[in-house]
Amino acid sequence: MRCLLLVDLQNDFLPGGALPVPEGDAVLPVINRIQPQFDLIVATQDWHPPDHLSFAANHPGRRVGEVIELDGLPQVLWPVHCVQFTPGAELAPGLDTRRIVHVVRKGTDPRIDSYSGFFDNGHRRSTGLADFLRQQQVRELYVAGLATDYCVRATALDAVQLGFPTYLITDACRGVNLKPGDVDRALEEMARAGVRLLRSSELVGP
Ligand code: VGL
Ligand code: ZN
Repeated sequence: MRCLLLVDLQNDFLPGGALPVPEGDAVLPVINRIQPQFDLIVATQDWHPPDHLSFAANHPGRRVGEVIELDGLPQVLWPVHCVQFTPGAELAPGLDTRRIVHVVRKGTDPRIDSYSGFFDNGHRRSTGLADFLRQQQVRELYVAGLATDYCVRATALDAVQLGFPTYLITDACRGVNLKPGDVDRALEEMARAGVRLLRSSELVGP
């Protein structure tokens, strides 16, 4: 099975959302176009309770973008985003969801963030995604979505580490670039770890 894993294509990460990724909406037509090339399509959904400790608002006196220590891990403080059962947490209306067979909800524990679709940021708990993919006999995993320098990066790094031959479709991803160069550094890091980078035109033609 060749699987397309769609990371956090949610309203809050699109322009106009609570944590907008620049040009985040540009990935939607690309992703819709490549979907027919895959046997299996799975998605992740950032799914925070309102008291999630990645939200700057839950740390009086702290600001968005600051880094704190949370349970022994560095944690970037974000605007309130992707709160469970709110419109911002819904998958983007421009995404063709008809072939998504499984959605992994992550970031539900208020005390720890979960950028990766596989594990929380401390690698303490699994989401069950790896077991699901193995059950489905996934042999190749293609990753796309938002944001390149956070959830896409963490998901792709875990995927190679778990032994899935992993591909990143670069034009089907966009990043935050909180610091200039973050996206490029994330791409280099993924490539160094064994993630193969490709463009969507290599899957479907230009
Ligand atoms: C993400 C920051 C906070 C992401 C999620 O989807 O990359 N980034 N929560
Ligand atoms: Zn989040």
